Amino acid sequence: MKLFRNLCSLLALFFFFQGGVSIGPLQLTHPLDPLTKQEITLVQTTLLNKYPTKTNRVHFHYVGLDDPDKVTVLKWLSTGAETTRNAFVIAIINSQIHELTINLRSSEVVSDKIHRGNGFPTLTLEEQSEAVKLPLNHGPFVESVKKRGLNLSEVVCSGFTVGWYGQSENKRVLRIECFMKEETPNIYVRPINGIIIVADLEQMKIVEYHDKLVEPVPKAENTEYRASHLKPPFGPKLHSFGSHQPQGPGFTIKGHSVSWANWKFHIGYDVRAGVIISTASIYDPEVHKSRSVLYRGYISELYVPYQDPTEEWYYKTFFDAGEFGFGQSMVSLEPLHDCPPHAQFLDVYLVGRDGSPQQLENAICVFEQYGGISWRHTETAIADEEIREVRSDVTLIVRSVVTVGNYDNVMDWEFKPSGSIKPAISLSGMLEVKAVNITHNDEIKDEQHGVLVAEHSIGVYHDHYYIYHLDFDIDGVDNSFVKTNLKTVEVSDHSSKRKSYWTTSSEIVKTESDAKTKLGFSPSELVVVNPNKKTSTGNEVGYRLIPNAAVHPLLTDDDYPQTRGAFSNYNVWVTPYNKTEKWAGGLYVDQSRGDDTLAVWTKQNRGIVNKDIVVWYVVGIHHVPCQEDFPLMPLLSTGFELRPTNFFERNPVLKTLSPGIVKWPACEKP
Ligand SMILES: *[C@@H]1O[C@H](CO)[C@@H](O)[C@H](O)[C@H]1NC(C)=O
Ligand SMILES: *[C@@H]1O[C@H](CO)[C@@H](O)[C@H](O)[C@H]1NC(C)=O
Ligand SMILES: *[C@@H]1O[C@H](CO)[C@@H](O)[C@H](O)[C@H]1NC(C)=O
Ligand SMILES: [Cu+2]
Repeated sequence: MKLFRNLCSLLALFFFFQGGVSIGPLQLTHPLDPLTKQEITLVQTTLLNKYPTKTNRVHFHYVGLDDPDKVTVLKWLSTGAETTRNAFVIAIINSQIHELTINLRSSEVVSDKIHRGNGFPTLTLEEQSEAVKLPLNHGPFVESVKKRGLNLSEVVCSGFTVGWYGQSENKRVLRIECFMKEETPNIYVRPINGIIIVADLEQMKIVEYHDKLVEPVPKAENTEYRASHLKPPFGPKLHSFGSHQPQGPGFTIKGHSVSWANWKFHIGYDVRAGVIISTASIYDPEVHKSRSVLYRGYISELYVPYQDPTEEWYYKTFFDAGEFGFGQSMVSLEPLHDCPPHAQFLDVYLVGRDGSPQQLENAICVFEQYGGISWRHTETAIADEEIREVRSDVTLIVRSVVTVGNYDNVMDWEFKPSGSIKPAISLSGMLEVKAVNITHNDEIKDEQHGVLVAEHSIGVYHDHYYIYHLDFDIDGVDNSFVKTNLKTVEVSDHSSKRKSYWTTSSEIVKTESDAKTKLGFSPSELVVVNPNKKTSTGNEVGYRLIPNAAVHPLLTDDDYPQTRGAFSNYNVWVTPYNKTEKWAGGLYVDQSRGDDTLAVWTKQNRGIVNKDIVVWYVVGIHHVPCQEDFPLMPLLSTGFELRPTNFFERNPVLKTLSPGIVKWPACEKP
């Protein structure tokens, strides 16, 4: 009996350590590895040698890997031949925007150019936290707070990028809004309304201040979400689950390279993109080798336009990757809750404004989970025989969480032994709430641009458009994009008793213009094929994009935010691979004017047949808030699937056996 008790506690201990464990120093390098702590320091030293801080004001706004050329990465994969190892840096030096390339092997500045076009780089975390403290020492603001009878010590402020609305002025500024933290940590639902504050980020001072209408600050009541501060009764009650892998995890992570089941891929990180999946390939038992699928996949931009055109709100049209840094906004995962007990974690390095590396622990987790049914059949037609075959599935998830202000984005990449990759996005966090002096819908007279989700609280209408950069290399680099339209054929010659049927017509999409696709209007299949590789029956090997419900923007094309976020005009785009075309909203998105977007690049209308091509897919959500989103919304999920289509000769998991049954040590009740 004692033995069993020990076993149980051992097991608990094992979970505890597994939950908190981080992968140690890199054991193996990959040319797409994110910059290491040492490399970031080297970038900092190299740049500050050229521009000593004694005489220069130097702020680092982006530091990341300058992707080595694809040919050299692919050569590395097959032969181990060395690639270049450069860093790309965007720094504001004495108020000028510099783009620098630094050779990490020789510690040399290879190039140093000044950006003179529109738009500004990603904001640093430090300048945001400095700016949001400005109002607290700004006389007129202190007055405004007093006038409202609020306690200044309970005020916190948050920074919001200002967008661009046709003005010719070109200054790095930030709008600031303030909230009450009194009696609740849920600040976003307690805005202090009616105040407009604009801070100049270069001078770090308030340059514009207005106090207009005074609406009451919504109440703190019912806005708390911390379990430790909520009062009983709690519920509904959920029962515990076990999670135990007696054979240990089915995957291995060496450095940033993962191998699991039939998959091999690389997990990268970038302060702007967040997690990057690279060089994903799947083992094909028919040919006894791994075949390439996805060279790189990541979130290129996230566009969130709010739909309240009033003076206080119109500017809220955010680009979370380019303005705030999707990777820079990643947060530590909570072992055992964000990820199951058997997950393994990776840390990442952010880069401070001064260029120093900043470790973010447990930023990415990797774990296996029960994947439901892989395939099944019950054969009922054969008399006297009971045939029932079911295979259960296990899938592998790579997870990170990006928290930009009020919203939490849970970003998953799910891999399946069947060859499918399922990127998924789940939203949680708080609505952005507008304070109004209204407690019931009956009192609403004017358009409120949202839903009254609680007393005095309008959850404002908005959208979320995530655009994925999906650089497919289906069984080789040169691919084509094929649209297969399903169409009705009418039978009018009485050759059939039927009056109609449907069939398909496939079109190899020739150019970027033809590839622009608005989904949801007519049935079609979108497949990336390798026209140079065919199956034994002559089908081109491919992967198809199975989209989620299609979302189309409702803003007019000439509206300023829509010009900047024009990549949301189509659900699918295809471009020829071009190393510089990474950011669908442009390299400089803060106050951009829409002159460097996917919509502009594709005007070149380049050919995309039998070439290295990139698919861009937009996952959109129109968000009409509801009361359940308040005070904090339960996960809202969406996603899509990349699924092999004539890639394998037959069902690739036909011979994959279900995982064995886990026998738990018989635990004694405590
Ligand atoms: C204002 O808030 C501070 C900090 O929470 C608190 O110590 C102080 O008592 C408050 N003052 C008033 C007048 O409520
Ligand atoms: C809010 O509305 C109520 C009733 O309409 C009014 O009495 C009150 O003065 C208003 N409060 C503010 C702060 O405007
Ligand atoms: C790569 O893209 C940029 C931006 O669209 C363009 O200026 C450049 O000509 C492209 N390069 C090639 C080789 O197509
Ligand atoms: Cu939303």
